[in-house]
Amino acid sequence: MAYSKEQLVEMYKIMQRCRLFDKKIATESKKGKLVGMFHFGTNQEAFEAGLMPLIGPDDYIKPYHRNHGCLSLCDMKLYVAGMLERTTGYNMGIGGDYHQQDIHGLHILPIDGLIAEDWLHDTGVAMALKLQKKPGVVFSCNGDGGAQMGNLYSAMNFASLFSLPMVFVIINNGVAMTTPTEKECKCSEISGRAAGFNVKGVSVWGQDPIAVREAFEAAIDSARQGQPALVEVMTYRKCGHYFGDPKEYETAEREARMTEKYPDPIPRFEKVLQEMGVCTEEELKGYAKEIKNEIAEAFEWAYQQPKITGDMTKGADKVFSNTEGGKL
Ligand SMILES: Cc1ncc(C[n+]2csc(CCOP(=O)(O)OP(=O)(O)O)c2C)c(N)n1
Ligand SMILES: [Mg+2]
Repeated sequence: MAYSKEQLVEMYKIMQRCRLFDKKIATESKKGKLVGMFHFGTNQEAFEAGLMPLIGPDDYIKPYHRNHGCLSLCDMKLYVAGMLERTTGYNMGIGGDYHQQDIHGLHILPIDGLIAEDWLHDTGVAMALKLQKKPGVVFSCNGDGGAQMGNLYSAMNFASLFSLPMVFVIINNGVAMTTPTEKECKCSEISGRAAGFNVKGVSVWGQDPIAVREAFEAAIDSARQGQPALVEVMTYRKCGHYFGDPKEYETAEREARMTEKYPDPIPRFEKVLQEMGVCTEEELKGYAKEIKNEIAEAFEWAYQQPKITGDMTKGADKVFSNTEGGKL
């Protein structure tokens, strides 16, 4: 499908927003202004650029821990405030970075601290939509490591059996924490397993936002017709598992091979946009600058916001709460 300039620029901006947001976290952490464990998505940004623009107001998404792309659905200031544990941010600041969620407003479902538990929770949301005859598709995202867990297979079976509006998403970035994918399983592409559940599975090269988007468009069409789908985005985690991880477990040979197979999606897309005559180099620089400023402003604002105190985190109603601080 041919995309408009507006759509192509939106995809580019999403990639830059993810990359620059992670860079800002790195800078602030080095200054000692941020504490906590942050998982970056360096080199995986075409995934967010391909998927996020397709998520409509009726849909639900459960991001994963390496997923600042969900930012494109959020108010940047509230997101940063939530991340910095400020009471005016999402989840009243209780969620931190990992557990940003907004179930009722933005339909961003909670990420379970235990990897792969949420394949099942998210399938339950799809079941609820079906029972309530509500429109919308549920996107459940996890990594290749999360895809080795049995919950995915229970979830796919259930979604298929009940014809749920469900898209399973695997971000296969070649590693799970310190374990290369080839030591996790014998399949180079995990999507083939979907066929065993009559789920429509596909693997897509994850460095091209257009290819990723097309794969998700087909998956969404299928899910809306009651045929659950699975999209495996093939990419490479260029960064460490967490910010500060020296990645000593990666060999130079593998790093070089994977980088060649999965090159940086941002300069690649910049070249594509220029060759297509969609944007000039100047325009692209302008978008990046605009985003950098937006991020800097959001951090400045968030630093001024009141910090949560210990007593604010107590109480069962605080475990899952929406932006208004209400109960589920
Ligand atoms: C059940 C469980 N086991 C282990 C962990 C620790 N852990 C957090 S992220 C992660 C790696 C997950 O790898 P993958 O799903 O491939 O995602 P990636 O980090 O590569 O994006 C692990 C093992 C956890 N959170 N939950
Ligand atoms: Mg992984």
